[in-house]
Amino acid sequence: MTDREYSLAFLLRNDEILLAMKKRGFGAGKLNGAGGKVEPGETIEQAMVRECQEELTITPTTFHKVAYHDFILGADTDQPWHQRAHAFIVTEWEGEPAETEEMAPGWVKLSDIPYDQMWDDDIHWLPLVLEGKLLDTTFTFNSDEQMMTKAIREVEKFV
Ligand code: 8DG
Repeated sequence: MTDREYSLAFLLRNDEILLAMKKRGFGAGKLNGAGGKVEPGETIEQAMVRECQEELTITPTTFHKVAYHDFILGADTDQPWHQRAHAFIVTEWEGEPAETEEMAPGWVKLSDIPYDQMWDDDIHWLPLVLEGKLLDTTFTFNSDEQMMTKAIREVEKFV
């Protein structure tokens, strides 16, 4: 099973969250935060900042890590793979979020998050994170990107 590390960032302002339609690649058609693969030599935080620059044209300046996700994809096949995603909440940034080749962002009320347009797991962890919890999770998915199992643990802090 191959392992890959990813960043994932959600911008928050007042009572709104920035969700972006992924226009291409893995998860295309879903609403999500910005993020992608951590490149060799980068820290997770550097990757998160770079992905926000590339996908949203903004530079995060204040952020904190809120979740560590272990996604096991293709769990119903003989070649499942891991994607480990480090999720951040970004509260201050430079620039204005704008559409790019990869993402079409828009502000959504926190009370109105369209979980039916997002990854299946998000409804299980994003509300907890928005309440201020820090999480360590494991989700398995089948090859149709449907969630099969979930495990969510609250942690005191990330080391
Ligand atoms: P590339 O097109 O350059 O090859 O890819 P990339 O931009 O480096 O990476 P990507 O494939 O777009 O990264 C996938 C993103 O999706 C990454 O931010 C992690 C995130 N992601 C998953 N699974 C899930 C999930 O179940 N829920 C949420 N909210 N995000 C997820 O990989």
